[in-house]
Amino acid sequence: MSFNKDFIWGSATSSYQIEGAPFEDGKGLSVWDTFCEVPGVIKGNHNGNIACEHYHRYKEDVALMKELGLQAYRFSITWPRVMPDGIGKVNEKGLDFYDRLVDELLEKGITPYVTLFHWDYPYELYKKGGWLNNDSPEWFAEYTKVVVDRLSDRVQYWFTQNEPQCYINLGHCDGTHAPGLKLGVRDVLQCTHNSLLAHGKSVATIREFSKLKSFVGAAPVGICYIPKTETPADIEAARKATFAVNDTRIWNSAWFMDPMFLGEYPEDGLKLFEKYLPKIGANDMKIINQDLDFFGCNIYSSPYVNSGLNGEPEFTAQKVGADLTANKWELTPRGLYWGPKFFYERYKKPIIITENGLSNVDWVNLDGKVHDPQRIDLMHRYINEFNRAIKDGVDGRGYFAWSLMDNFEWAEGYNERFGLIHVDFETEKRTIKDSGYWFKQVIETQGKILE
Ligand code: GCO
Repeated sequence: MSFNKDFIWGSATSSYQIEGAPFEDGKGLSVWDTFCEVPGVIKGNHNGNIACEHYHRYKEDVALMKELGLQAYRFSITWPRVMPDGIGKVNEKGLDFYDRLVDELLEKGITPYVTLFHWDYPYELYKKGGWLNNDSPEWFAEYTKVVVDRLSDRVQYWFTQNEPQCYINLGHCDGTHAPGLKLGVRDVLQCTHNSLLAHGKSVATIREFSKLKSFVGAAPVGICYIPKTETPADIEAARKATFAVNDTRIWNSAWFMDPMFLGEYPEDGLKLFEKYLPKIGANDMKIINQDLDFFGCNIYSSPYVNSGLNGEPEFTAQKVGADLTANKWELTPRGLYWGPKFFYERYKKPIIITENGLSNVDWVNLDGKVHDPQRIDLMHRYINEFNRAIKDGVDGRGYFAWSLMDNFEWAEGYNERFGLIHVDFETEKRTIKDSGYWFKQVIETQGKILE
């Protein structure tokens, strides 16, 4: 196993999915607080009002991270907890929570990796147009400065946004995530452009005001395609499929990643969206394309392609009886080889796996333990593939398991358990699953037990 001593092992969560306390200590509403009130949009009409009560139980949770031997913890900050209206007034009590959390992590020897935005957008700013408002990049930069001023004397690792493809498309195009909009292509592209500008301004703000040397990345969702066979033709077809922009729902990775990492929108997308493009200011692409230290890959299940007519990607139908996780995502470990490889070769930035894991049918057994061999097997297979990519020259820097603990899985509510730690949502009792103890051994041996 070639994970060197600097390779970082951690686990990840996001604020809305675990914190609870949506109305406490001066916090403002987020679009997820209001979206969950709409009957029928979330399975079981669940919401994040309680979640894992992490806002009150963070000390217990950091102690569990320590027990798991985590070297790092990736978490997000609730923007409206820090700035109830999104801009202007700062809620010191909200900031104090993250202050305490960072201190608790550092005291336990766990490095904080902070995601500034993981979908819980301030409702007050949504009422002003949200990402559609061309002031939204400035709003995000103002929020970034408030957080950096308070935490950057201890926090050095930052992600600006988590999966812009998700919150733009699911929240503004499909309408299945907050704020539940179904905008036309022109408006979705405007939201995307403003979100990318916000990313760039946020990076610049971190670089300018951080009290310590900062390491900044983005965590776009890396939908990568896997070659059905590892022949040159299938590999080229998979690379092509991974970076093609051919979907007016703009799910395609390159439409978000190329501006961030290359400073330009991809040609095929500019053609596809020709009639709908937002006004792109002379300086916009330069603002978006700030220098970044790493590329965060959230990778779970990846589709297969093979080389079809004239080498064009042909989507390979899922095999009958494919190995599926509890939420029916296919087990595709080679995605953690090809995704990092394709993204590293295109963007030439060190790769951190910022999310990987599975939803599994977990419960506390009669022996009081949670036996989850499927999670151990899946993580083992995926980590092996990431290791293979590193051996083949990818500069792999870290792996964050999604998730630290079972939590609110967006439109699925609490029906999907992704955690290394089981949460009883009636009693909030935490139980470390077998996979958590296994992951501890992986960390302690820097992956050696996987050989
Ligand atoms: C995402 C989000 C996480 C999800 C996880 C499981 O990638 O969609 O970052 O918040 O909970 O990926 O779906």
